[in-house]
Amino acid sequence: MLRKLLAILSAFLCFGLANQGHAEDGYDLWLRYQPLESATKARVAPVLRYFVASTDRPTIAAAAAELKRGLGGMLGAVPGQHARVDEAGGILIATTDAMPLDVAARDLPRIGDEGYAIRTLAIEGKPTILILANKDVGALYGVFRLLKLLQTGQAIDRLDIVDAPKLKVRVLNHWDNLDRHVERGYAGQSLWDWQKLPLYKDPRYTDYARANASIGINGTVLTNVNANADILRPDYLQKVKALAEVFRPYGIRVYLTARFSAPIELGGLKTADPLDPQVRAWWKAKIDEIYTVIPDFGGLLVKANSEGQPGPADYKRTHAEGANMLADALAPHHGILMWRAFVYAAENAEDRHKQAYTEFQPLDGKFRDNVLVQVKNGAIDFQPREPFHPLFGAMPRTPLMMEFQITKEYLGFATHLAYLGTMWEEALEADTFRPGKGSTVAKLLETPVDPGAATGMAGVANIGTDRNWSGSQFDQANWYAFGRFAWNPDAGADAIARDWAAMTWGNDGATVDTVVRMMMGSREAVVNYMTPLGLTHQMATGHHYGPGPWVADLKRPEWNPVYYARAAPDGIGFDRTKAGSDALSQYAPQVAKRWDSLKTVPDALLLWFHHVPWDYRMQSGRTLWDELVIHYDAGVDAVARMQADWAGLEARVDPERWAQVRDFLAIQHEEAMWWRDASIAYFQSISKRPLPEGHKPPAHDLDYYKAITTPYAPGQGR
Ligand code: GCW
Repeated sequence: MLRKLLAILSAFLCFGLANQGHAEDGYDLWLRYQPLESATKARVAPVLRYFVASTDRPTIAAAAAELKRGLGGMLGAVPGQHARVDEAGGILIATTDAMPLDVAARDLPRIGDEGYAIRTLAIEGKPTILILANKDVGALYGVFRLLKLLQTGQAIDRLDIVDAPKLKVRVLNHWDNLDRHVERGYAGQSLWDWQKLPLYKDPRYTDYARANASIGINGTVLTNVNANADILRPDYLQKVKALAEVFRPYGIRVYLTARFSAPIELGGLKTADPLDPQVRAWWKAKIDEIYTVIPDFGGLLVKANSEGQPGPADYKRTHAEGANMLADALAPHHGILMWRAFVYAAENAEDRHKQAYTEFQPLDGKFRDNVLVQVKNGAIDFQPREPFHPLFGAMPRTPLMMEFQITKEYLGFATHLAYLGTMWEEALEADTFRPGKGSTVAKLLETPVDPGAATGMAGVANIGTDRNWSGSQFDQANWYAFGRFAWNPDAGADAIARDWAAMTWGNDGATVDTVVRMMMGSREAVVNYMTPLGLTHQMATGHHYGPGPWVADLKRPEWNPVYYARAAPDGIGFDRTKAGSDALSQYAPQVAKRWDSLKTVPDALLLWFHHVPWDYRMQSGRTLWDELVIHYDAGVDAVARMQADWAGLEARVDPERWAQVRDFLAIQHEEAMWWRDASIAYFQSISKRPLPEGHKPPAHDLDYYKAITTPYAPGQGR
């Protein structure tokens, strides 16, 4: 049976040359496919010389092309493609529809639509690697997995891997404007060259899709959540269609952001009230139109009634009424609606931490089945450290998806080395205690609220036109890690860093260990030199570049850093206990209790939840003031250690990328000092305490830091 099926497949053979040596600039991301060392090559090459693909459908063709590219690079010769695996053994890429059931039966139910199995077996006595999937995209993911095994130097002689994504919707959110400005983008312009689309499809779109598919990302929201209705115009939809065509073979669907007032702006209606029949009809027609152009369109993402965006509240309607109108129009096409919970209202005096919960929690169960409420990991805004968002676990009848920010708006833009894997892991591992112990955020995300309900994770992309895609070599790791966590929220920050380091920098133990060490400590370093001990949102106004803890003159209280730190002669920190804003009451009692007590709240969240005197005795026995200063310095010292670590890798890493990282670390060190000095100068002007012994005073006085302006810092909102 197997023989017969394989025999009908058409054959062709081709040989080529390995990747030519070239200076590396980061364009290849983690898909560098460098030559394997000769002993490994000798061991694996015989099995990898040939492969068979069970169909030539576009996704399988993409998988075959990637296999040729990857093995070509690693082995120095492009593998031949055979019609029959039994001719020579090799790799067999197959979907279950092309396989006899007895081969497939074991794995079928476990791998679903997007998973795969990879097994070594002997066919006609010849060693074979079988990559098996129910659907073509699973086979593509399987090929990337096999390539990763080789890139990371793992044995391939006894493979028995079964893997499938734990979340269904794994999407990037591009905050890209139609003029190619990227809000909070630090990697050049938007990749989407709307002016040249649809006729010119930049080959880079394909590389973008390859990179995403390699980590299992299956959707991309092309446009900014601060939305422009023009993307819904017919001419723009043709451009979107062109992108969708490039991405389709890679299993990636396109999504768009919907501006809630589009019926007025594009449709000429007088209102965008979601209960108005004309408005509903306009959206229905628009969404039908989108699906005639792009039949596998993923759906829409909406930011409503937040930071000036229009929304249902403009008509005294709820978020659920707004979302459901769009969801109803999407449902016949199996489209989904992602509705963001990032809201805080101008006229609301409630602690900003509490506002999203206050507004959304009562709407639990009121959203249509095809709505996902998209919740940021923390309640404020992608800060270097936040406790998990209290909405997780609090809306058991509503699918919630996670929103992480991959681009480093608040963690030093592109020049600070900060691996976000550890930050996301912290959020995912947090126990919400809802409904009971062990209800981690990861588990809640992975468990559909009803059988068949959607699950998902979104990442605000850090991708642009820079040659290295992400603005820095190390920021590629955050794109990579996002994909891996979206596939499996339990993947582990350390394991992900290891894979990325081996693929990106070189697979020798010393390089990997050093790179991983740098990465794993990097986010805590940023927390320490920017916002230690639970401080938050101390960044300068608008662009958020550099420190601005003294800023107090912005029109809305929660835009001012002083709102968050509340530094005063009596102490520092935001009281969120009952005596204060009582935000703690939004968490499960077990969580609230731990964070409420000064005895049990971790130091890392102390000033997030408590206002404490400068001389408050910390668990270390030191005063809060001393501990604060020590943390700022620890952050700066950690950057110096990264510099030393990196210096040690000079001989092991290609010169162009090595030098860029070295120089970026120098920028980071300078800016870490800036953060440390400016923050200490400001807080000392209030605490009036001397610096602990051995800690040097800021290089300049407070006025010097206050006078620094950076009006052209990149990525600002417009
Ligand atoms: O973090 C803030 C950013 C805004 C952004 C907003 C949001 C797209 O400063 O630029 O707007 O969050 O998430 O909507």
